[in-house]
Amino acid sequence: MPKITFQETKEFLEKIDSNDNVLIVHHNDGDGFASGIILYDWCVYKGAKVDEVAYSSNASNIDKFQISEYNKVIICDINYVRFNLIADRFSEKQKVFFTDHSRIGDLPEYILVLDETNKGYVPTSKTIYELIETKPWLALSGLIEDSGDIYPENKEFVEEILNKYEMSIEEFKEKVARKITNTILHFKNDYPEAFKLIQKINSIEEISSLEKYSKLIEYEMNNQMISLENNLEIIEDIYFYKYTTESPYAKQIDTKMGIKNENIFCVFEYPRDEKDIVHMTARYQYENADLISLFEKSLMGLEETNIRGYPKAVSIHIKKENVEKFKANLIKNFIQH
Ligand SMILES: [Mn+2]
Repeated sequence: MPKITFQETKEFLEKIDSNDNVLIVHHNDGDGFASGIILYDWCVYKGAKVDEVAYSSNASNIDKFQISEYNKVIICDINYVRFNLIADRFSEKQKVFFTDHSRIGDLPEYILVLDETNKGYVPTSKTIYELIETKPWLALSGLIEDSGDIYPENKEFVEEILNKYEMSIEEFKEKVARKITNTILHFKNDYPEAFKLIQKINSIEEISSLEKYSKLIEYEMNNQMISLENNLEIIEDIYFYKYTTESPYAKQIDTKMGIKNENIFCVFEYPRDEKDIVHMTARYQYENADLISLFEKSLMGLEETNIRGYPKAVSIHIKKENVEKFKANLIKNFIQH
């Protein structure tokens, strides 16, 4: 897989023209939609024919497309492991471009890869914005969806865009980013509709057209937060929350609860799956929080676990029979730290 530079990516995009039929495959979250829309606008501007599809791990959306009809394919904000699950649908007869902000491992030989991970934690929508420079409000919303605003490498970018709109980060999250995320969540069974609605927005003022979808999601999330509060157990200053049912908004709810419980260590337990694997996440807004080492220490000696995340937000998978032992370790290690 040839790695290409930022400048070569610019040239690749510049060469798109009216002879091209482009398919954009983007992640199904806020960062992916933002990246996909900015690229889509670019292809339209260059006179190309363009289609888009949201993808996470279910290939059924992709399989609705006659992929060989596209001479160019752009894949953005999709983890390379997930992309490899669908890679056989593409071929070296096409020009296939790939970029993502998590570590990029092996991909098929013919794919052109832009890997900017050496710049730090840079969500894809920021990279795409720097290539194309349109819809800054959308790029910032995408970056916020992936919590890019808490990393110093994005500080300048965040401030520049906030200054443009004369908004604080809180105000921007409330009035812009959240509405975009909620609209995507609302149309989780009809992503093309979400894409169309967000794509046609051309200014920050027009975001209010998403309010009606956003409100419905806010309402549902609030109800789920109330039911979480009813399943709260506090042990040694740690808040343990338990989801009783699967929630499509769990990621957003965890973040909201983390913000609401400022400086409280919050741990969330999700319903177990059919293999009795339990998914747990945690949020801790405390400025010196180091959840990765706290969790690593607490998982020591427990088999078949994996941990992903950042200092203030982690996610783990653990076998059901290890949950109680893990929680005891966590409490002990948290008190000591
Ligand atoms: Mn992303």
